[in-house]
Amino acid sequence: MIQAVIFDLDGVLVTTDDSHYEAWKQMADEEGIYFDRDINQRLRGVSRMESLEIILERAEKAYTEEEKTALATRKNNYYVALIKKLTPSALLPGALDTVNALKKQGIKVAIGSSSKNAPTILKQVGIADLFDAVADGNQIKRSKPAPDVFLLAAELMDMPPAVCLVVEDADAGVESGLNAGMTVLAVGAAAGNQKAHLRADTLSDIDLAAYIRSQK
Ligand code: B16
Ligand code: MG
Repeated sequence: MIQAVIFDLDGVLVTTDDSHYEAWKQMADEEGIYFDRDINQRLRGVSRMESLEIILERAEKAYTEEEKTALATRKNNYYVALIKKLTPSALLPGALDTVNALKKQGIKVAIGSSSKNAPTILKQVGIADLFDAVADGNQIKRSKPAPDVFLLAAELMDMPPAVCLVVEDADAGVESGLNAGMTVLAVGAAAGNQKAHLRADTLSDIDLAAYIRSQK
């Protein structure tokens, strides 16, 4: 029986994936590193430094650890400038309705995001106070597909993993939810992931609250 839902943030509740692309693209162009939207797909749900390693696969020179930190910081500065402009219009279809419907029927709700910018994003789009718990990239060492961020979210809600359902848009995140022993709903870019228990194009294409009621 599902008693709690843990939402990934980028690509599930908000449309920040494009801002990630633009910020990485600006940094990569400045460095003369080839980067496109296909490579960007591989960065979904993956931490900042791991994302950089994927981008550097196409670099023509080797970077020192210090230089890598500087590149990641530069990208993050571009990204933060973009997300500071976010408004509630960045919420994805069905996101707010789903969270509110779940809360109304007594289901706990949490965030489980790899992003260290999650608190800023939640504030910008006006949903920071909606959640019972927020677990993000600031609090974990191992990012998705490790189960850590979702296990932390469950712990913060005082819920065993078996009663939690994860909503994810990244294959790495689907893997993470499964590794945590949770039920997984794959949406957006991961909607075709056959390992997930449930699939939907967007949160407005599935009545998650009704699904959970039907499982009782
Ligand atoms: P930051 P999620 C993830 O967020 C993004 O999908 C991924 O593209 C990004 O690299 C990662 O956060 C780290 O973000 O640089 O802001 O710490 O999908 O897990 O909510
Ligand atoms: Mg995501």
